[in-house]
Amino acid sequence: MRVRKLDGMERQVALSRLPLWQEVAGRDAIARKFAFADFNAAFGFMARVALVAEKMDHHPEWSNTYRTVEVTLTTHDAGGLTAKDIQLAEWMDDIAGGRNLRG
Ligand code: H2B
Repeated sequence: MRVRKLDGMERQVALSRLPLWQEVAGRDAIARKFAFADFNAAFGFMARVALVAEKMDHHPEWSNTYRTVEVTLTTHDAGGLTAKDIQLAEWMDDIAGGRNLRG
């Protein structure tokens, strides 16, 4: 099933629930940087997220440097932000835990 891009109001409501995510300049995407105690915790986070992403068939653009993970979410098939990106962002926030506040 093809997902459609969020309209203006849906997008506004969704982003208000994701205060730690930022809109990416110049593209219809959101981004967040996560910072962990060490590489082991960062990679553990990525492993857990990978299982969710695969199950959702929705995959992040991301990179890892030592104990940080930088993530960009967008739906390539739709050419922009969709409910799937919001859902994956919420999963990532949950998996990272409440102590990971700013990255
Ligand atoms: N991930 C993301 N972020 N956007 C997509 O459009 C997308 C994806 N499409 N993962 C999926 C895979 C699609 O290519 C497969 C064929 O379902």
